[in-house]
Amino acid sequence: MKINFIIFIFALVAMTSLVTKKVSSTVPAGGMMMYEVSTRPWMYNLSITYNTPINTLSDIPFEEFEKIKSMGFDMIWMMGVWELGEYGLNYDQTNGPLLQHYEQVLPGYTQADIIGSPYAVTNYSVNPQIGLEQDLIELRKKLNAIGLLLMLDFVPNHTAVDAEWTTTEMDYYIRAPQGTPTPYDNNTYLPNGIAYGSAGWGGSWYDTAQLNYWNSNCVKARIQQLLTVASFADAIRCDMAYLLLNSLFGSNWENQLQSWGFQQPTEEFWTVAIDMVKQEYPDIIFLAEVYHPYEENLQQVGFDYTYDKMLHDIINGGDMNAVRAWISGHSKQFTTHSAHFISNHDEPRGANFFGSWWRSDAAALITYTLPGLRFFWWGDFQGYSNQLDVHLRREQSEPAIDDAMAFYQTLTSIVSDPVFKNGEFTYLNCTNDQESWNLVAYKWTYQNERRLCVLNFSDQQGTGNIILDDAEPMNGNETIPVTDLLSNTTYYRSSEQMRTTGLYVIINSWYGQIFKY
Ligand SMILES: *[C@@H]1O[C@H](CO)[C@@H](O)[C@H](O)[C@H]1NC(C)=O
Ligand SMILES: *[C@@H]1O[C@H](CO)[C@@H](O)[C@H](O)[C@H]1NC(C)=O
Ligand SMILES: *[C@@H]1O[C@H](CO)[C@@H](O)[C@H](O)[C@H]1NC(C)=O
Ligand SMILES: *[C@@H]1O[C@H](CO)[C@@H](O)[C@H](O)[C@H]1NC(C)=O
Ligand SMILES: *[C@@H]1O[C@H](CO)[C@@H](O)[C@H](O)[C@H]1NC(C)=O
Ligand SMILES: *[C@@H]1O[C@H](CO)[C@@H](O)[C@H](O)[C@H]1NC(C)=O
Ligand SMILES: CC(=O)N[C@H]1CO[C@H](CO)[C@@H](O)[C@@H]1O
Ligand SMILES: CC(=O)N[C@H]1CO[C@H](CO)[C@@H](O)[C@@H]1O
Repeated sequence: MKINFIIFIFALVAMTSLVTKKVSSTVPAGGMMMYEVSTRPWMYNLSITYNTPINTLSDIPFEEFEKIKSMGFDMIWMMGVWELGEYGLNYDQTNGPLLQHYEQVLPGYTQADIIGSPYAVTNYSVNPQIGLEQDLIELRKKLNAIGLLLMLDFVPNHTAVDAEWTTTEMDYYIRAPQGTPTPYDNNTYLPNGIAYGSAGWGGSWYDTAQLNYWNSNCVKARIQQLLTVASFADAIRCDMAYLLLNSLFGSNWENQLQSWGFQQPTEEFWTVAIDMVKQEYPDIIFLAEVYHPYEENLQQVGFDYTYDKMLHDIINGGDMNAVRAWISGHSKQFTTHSAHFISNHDEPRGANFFGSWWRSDAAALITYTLPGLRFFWWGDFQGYSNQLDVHLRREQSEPAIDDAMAFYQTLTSIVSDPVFKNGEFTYLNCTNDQESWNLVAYKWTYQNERRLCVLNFSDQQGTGNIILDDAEPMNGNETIPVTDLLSNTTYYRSSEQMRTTGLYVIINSWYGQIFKY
């Protein structure tokens, strides 16, 4: 009886602390801006730009970070700072299909351009090619001092083949079912029977070894590593995070897990791991790389932000009904915790994916005015179309597009206003006639600031009426200025009409208007 009572109190305390933690999430009510750079290629690029060797994180001219901050960014993701091994590098330098791919994306590449995938991590210690632990600690201090948060990687589903554990802790890995005759099938297993990393589709990743998340000792060790990453970072981006969900993990590795007698854990890895990390680092932000339909699952296990790849695909599909449905059909909670991007290191460049830089910019108008994490990628501002391959230190160079750079300068200045970060988002109907089929509209409000976004992702002009019930007379005058911040044009309109029949808008193809009123 007494014991039961104690357990009851204990459970109550545990539940209360869980609830408190969810509420105290540091994610802003509106949105947040994050800029991703691929660290080693960026440092290589800067050495050329500055014509001076940039060998460590401390050598990066600090004005580069100040520029990013001045565009309104809240966070920088320094992708790929952790230690890598010889095995992965050798693989990336010798694998036939990879070499063919390099020749396509970077004709005339040299051996020195192949720097190896940053996702075959051997240990969560700073890659000696970019400095020492102290360089990373100092960098974070300096970033925080100018108001930039630092995001770093955690690669959950595998380690490098030459990580220490593959020899010392073989049971941390998925292994061939007991009794499997040797030699093992080399498409699935290393010579010692440890499985290569795999998502369960698309074949194995031959530079990685697959961890076993149904082994509680492995889970404990991984949480320790996650705590190590947390000690260096304000935010953690978790690679392919959804593959660890018990249901997916169990079906991908069913035979192996059964053969070695592993049972499905009672809790999800992420619930336990994120909870433990947040106890020690309450303000840390977790971002999950995840694909449909697992976004909501990962928000439920504690991720602050989840990739919104669906928005990316739906916009590109060009069906504005689908775009409106995706934006208006989700809870505010879901959208506010989604990470919206035009491109990133895994994706083709925006100009390539969307077909042209202006289509990409029209997509950016929708993508980056929604609530949640506004996730930008190095090189997109320039309107580039050549992708930076994740194994290489440079991409094929091409001229920057001035109009694209001016566009991003304007867009980032618009969405870095507090109204887009702390404000309230409201989806709006755009009505009228057949010609508003191509428009999507919503507004942001914060204190006395209001913004109306009306965006057109199509090759035809769109017109429509949008009712704005909060349009007010200014100094007793019913006629008020309505300024489109994208074109910096001011119109004078009747606030009464805006409240009743609506504001009439004409939006050019592949463009939009963001009104301050
Ligand atoms: C790297 O620098 C060169 C010029 O120094 C530039 O042309 C190139 O586009 C840069 N790459 C990126 C991704 O910014
Ligand atoms: C791995 O990283 C940890 C923490 O950074 C460090 O203490 C440890 O020595 C490293 N282990 C190896 C094998 O390099
Ligand atoms: C597996 O073995 C075959 C035959 O020896 C070889 O051709 C192939 O490259 C090996 N595959 C891997 C992934 O090592
Ligand atoms: C928008 O229109 C739909 C369908 O006509 C309606 O159900 C919905 O309530 C409207 N939403 C707003 C915000 O007016
Ligand atoms: C109201 O504002 C408009 C636009 O600024 C101006 O043209 C008009 O004269 C004003 N009306 C009065 C009564 O002040
Ligand atoms: C917008 O236009 C006004 C004058 O019409 C000008 O004073 C202001 O500097 C312009 N702002 C920008 C960002 O171009
Ligand atoms: C193959 C594998 O290891 N599964 C995933 C783990 O992470 C990589 C990227 O680092 C994903 O691309 C894989 O699909
Ligand atoms: C300002 C802007 O991006 N305008 C674009 C609108 O769409 C046309 C194509 O229909 C582009 O040529 C413009 O650059």
